[in-house]
Amino acid sequence: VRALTLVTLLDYGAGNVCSIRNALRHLGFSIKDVKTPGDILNADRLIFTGVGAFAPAMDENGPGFALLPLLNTIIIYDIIYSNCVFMSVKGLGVIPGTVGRFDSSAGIRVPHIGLNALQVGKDSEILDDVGSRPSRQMKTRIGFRLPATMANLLYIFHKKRKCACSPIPSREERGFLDPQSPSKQKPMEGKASKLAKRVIACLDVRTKDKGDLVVTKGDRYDVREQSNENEVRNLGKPVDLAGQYYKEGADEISFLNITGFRDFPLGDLPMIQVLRYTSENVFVPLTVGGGIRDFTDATGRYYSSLEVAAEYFRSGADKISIGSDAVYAAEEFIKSGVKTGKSSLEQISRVYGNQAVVVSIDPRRVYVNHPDDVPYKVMFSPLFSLLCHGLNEHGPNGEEYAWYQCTVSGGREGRPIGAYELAKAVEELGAGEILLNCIDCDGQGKGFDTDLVKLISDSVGIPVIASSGAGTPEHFSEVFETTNASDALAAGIFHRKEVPIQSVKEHLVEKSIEVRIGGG
Ligand code: 1PR
Repeated sequence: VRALTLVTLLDYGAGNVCSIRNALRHLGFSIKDVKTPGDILNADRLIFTGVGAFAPAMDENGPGFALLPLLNTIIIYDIIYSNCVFMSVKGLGVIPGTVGRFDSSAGIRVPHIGLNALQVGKDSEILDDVGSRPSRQMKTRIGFRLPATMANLLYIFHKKRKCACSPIPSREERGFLDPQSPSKQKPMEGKASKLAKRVIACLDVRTKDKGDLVVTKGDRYDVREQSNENEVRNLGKPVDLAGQYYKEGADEISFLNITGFRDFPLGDLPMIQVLRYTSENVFVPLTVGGGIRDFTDATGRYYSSLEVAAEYFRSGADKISIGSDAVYAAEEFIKSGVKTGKSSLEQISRVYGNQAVVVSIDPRRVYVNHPDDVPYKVMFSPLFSLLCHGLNEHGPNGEEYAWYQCTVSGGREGRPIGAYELAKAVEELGAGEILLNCIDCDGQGKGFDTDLVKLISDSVGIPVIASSGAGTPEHFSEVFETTNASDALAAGIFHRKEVPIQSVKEHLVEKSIEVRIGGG
């Protein structure tokens, strides 16, 4: 018989409440939503989510403002489950001290959302409930240093069994939720670790010609079969495949609505449904992209990009990914030198935190005769690695130089900006991560474009996801060993069942590259 089956949940309008709700249901708990302060006072266990950007959430017009007095009630009665809501700006002002961001000199790329083995000191009891080492992996948001007072407070709360320390509950936090939980193993001490490299499964989703939503896969972004019917390639159902990849050990699932640039996502409700159903059973970070921009529909109703993003977050996304609109924003920023604060990228990262905003880049290699031919970062072709994965060392007319041109609308239109320039600009505008595709390598199975990945991952401090071209487990170790990529993403090899995610992870472990082991 469970000692505790009811958990009280405070939804103050920010943070990923959908994830919490789904995880609690998955663990078999009932949820009582806070409606009055009394609900808080009477709670045995109260949960409220962390939020990456505290200031906008608590702004007078923000979602949490009206609930501020409730949050103070929580502090007074010290029934607390959260470790993010205090971070940044003034916060609730209850705990003295400042919270600082790790800088890149700390040797890690932040923000980082992912499952990592946690380090605990010999005498630390903070993770006592968490159990054995393989399960001591939590979905954590790393990027902030806690002030000592805050860390102490968490510890004191924990000693009183009032606090657990992960922003997103998973089965590891059962100890907090259910004190009778049998999981009372003392955690083992691990060796010092860096942030784990992550393996991401990507699902390019679009409507088939006959109307249903399918996972498709391009060959250099061409998703149509080379048959008479020229149909969109159909590699499976998005919710099923996402669930399967979660079980097989994917560290993150990315959904890209590849026709989002022309179909407005809030009109394309199946994508929202996909996200909702997926997030019920998948507990690694979910990213969704495609069509995130301001939009006016056929009836003249205007939707801001923030509304689109909000709908995705409400439906279970941990991060949103912006493609075309980030290119326009970066072009504008480079031209004017001014951050207007109005682009989708700036607005969403300001409100939800930059850990929630990925910029997806779709570059294509363009050859030139001379480095001065274009005002972009140009690379000398013969220096492209010998493992250049089937790309010609020289251009079709013997050109010895090349640059990586950014595209919009799923590769259909080349823009006057290079991947290098774009990456630096979007980092300044608030991107928390870069999803670096490569049109030339997409679907070729000959390996990532390590020259491109190195160029970009060396030029920014935020995490870079290497994407496009994976064909074997060796391609993953190669990109991690030769570049500063934090993550590697693949699609085709997983969809066609050519290489299981587990084989990729096993290979990385053999190569002493730290990854999370185990699946959902
Ligand atoms: O511009 O904000 O609407 O976003 C559109 C999003 O859709 C962008 O992230 C863009 O990358 C993506 N997209 C648009 N068209 C395509 C296409 O394939 N025709 N897919 C597309 C991008 C690339 C990766 C792919 C990797 C790995 N697909 O997602 O999964 O290349 O593939 P592989 O391992 O099989 O080589 P917006």
